[in-house]
Amino acid sequence: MGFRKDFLWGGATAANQCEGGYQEGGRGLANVDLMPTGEDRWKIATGDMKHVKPDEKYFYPGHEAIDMYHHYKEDIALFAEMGFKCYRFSIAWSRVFPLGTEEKANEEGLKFYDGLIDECLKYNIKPLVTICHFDVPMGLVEAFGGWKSRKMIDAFVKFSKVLFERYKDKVEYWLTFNEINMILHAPFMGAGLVFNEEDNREEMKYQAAHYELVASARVTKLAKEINPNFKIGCMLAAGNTYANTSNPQDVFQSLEKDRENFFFIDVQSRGEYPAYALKFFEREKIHLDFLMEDKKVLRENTVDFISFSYYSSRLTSADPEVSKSTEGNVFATLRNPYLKASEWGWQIDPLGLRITMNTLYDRYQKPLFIVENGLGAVDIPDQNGEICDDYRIEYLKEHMKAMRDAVDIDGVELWGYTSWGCIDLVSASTGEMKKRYGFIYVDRDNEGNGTLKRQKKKSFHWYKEVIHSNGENL
Ligand code: BGP
Repeated sequence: MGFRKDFLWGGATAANQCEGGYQEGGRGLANVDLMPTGEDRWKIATGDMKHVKPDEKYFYPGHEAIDMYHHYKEDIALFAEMGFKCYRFSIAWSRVFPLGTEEKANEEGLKFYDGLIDECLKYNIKPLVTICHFDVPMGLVEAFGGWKSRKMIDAFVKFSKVLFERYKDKVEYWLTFNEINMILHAPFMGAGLVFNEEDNREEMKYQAAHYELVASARVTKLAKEINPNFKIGCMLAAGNTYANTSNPQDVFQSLEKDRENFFFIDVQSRGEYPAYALKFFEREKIHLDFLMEDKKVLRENTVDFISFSYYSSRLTSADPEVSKSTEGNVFATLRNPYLKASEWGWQIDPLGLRITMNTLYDRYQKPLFIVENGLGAVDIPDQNGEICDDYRIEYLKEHMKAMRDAVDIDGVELWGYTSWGCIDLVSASTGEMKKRYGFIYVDRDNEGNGTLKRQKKKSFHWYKEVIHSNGENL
């Protein structure tokens, strides 16, 4: 009973949120470098406002982040001390292809990842690589308009090929796109899309999604040709949507809301567009550039496992009056009276994780991997300079219990769990340092002040024991 013996406990980060060194080693600019903190961030992330090249008007904490670019050895040693079996990180596309359009990869960028991967292997930590975590080199945004263009598929295949060939004996687990459904909610952040007034936004978003889906299938094929033992996963920003009441109208709406997200995994896991999506395109007059060969590549190259992030569940109502109180900038939701929320309004629902796991496992019957989960909070050192983050321990403990129930009681097959932001890093939705997730505190603030010193929080010692007992001692 309990978690499998080889359960992959660990943590997760993304290049643009922790590395810093955004202009070092020949790295090119990416969409994710152009979203400042403050009010403009989300307008730029959604493609409603034109991004600008970095200048004095804005301060971007992400440009220096926690400088993992220079601290990775120290950071991985701390992960090893916690007993990590696995570390999920992403490879910055514009470190490897600074503009995205070059023929030859940037050796200096790759050297950084050689070092990072070797450091993991030194401690027997398995790397779980996200090939694309929201970033698109600006050279590709300028040349093609980001994922609006079919040309992006070849650019992504070229990038992935370099990684697969170079790390074929070192990395076994790969994710193609982080939170692929984010393209619908934050199209510039997720896919480099910028809209003009006359654009048919829905059509453009689904077209970009289609190109990403085809790209994902093409690299899945390539991966298996390079090393048949590679395990390739998709990655969904998950979280079930509840109906506000037992009114069938509300229940039906919750089904439809969930389908907006499941659509992506339906294609990546089952190999074809679901009927409800085709009907939706027909109704909304969405016409996609969809070739016969796309159909074939999607059908023949489905993923090996389903990975997802889970932070909270969502709540929806079909009643327009009730819906007026919907909130949230990433996933719209009503307040659920049965749940508490984080400081950022993300509702805390451990049982929702078990529900989500069951839904995904029933739907796809493939192994699951939880690759993001955690509590974003403001951590304040106490009078002794310690960070006693009992609130984080509480959040994680309850979610892990729910995850254990899904495994033990419901029989869900789960390969691993990588907690989000295992070391403090820059938040994706706010662009700030203030919202922290880590077991390791980093002395850095929103204005870029601080020594960058790493410090173990109370949760560090707690997680070490969780891993040591393989989830028995929660
Ligand atoms: C997911 C992203 C991550 C991460 C996380 C937490 O959507 O994949 O990049 O940041 O959410 O979100 P935030 O940083 O906004 O708190």
